Amino acid sequence: MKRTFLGIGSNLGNREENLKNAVSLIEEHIGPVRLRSSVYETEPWGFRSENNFLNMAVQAETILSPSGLLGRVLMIESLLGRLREGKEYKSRTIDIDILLYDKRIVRTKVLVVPHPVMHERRFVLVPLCEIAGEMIHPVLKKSIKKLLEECPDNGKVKKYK
Ligand code: PH2
Ligand code: MG
Ligand code: MG
Repeated sequence: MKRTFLGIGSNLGNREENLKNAVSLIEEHIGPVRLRSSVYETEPWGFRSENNFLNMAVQAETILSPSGLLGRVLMIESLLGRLREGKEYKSRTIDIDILLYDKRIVRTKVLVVPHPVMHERRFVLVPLCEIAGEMIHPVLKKSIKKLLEECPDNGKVKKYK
């Protein structure tokens, strides 16, 4: 069994319902969810939108390989109505990002783990810190707590639920 941390976000449709459905589908298709953070309301990062996000992080156990895990993540996103088109950031019903996979470093054409810019985003670090504050980022060699303290991002992240 491997431990993976996933970041989940939604800023379209019924955002709370979308997160809830994502967690259920993660349990069904990826593995048992052992930890879940609070839900945070966050400002869109990197693009303009009227719609704030809800973001959260979970820890799941899985027997899937990193690429198997990515396959399931993409499947769950499409089950929840995620449409992918173009390269820029867009509003979305659901986004699930693989933040960490055990202590592994993965770099393939389609997948980079740890998530390459997670340390630059408060909307990722604040929820992740709640459930993985002491985890060491295997590339940056710092705890999540430390990365949050050092994060220059000042996007608003506020506890929602
Ligand atoms: N996801 C993005 C881009 N910007 N901003 C917030 N607040 N939350 C997100 O989940 C998010 C974002 C790309 O995946
Ligand atoms: Mg994302
Ligand atoms: Mg994504």
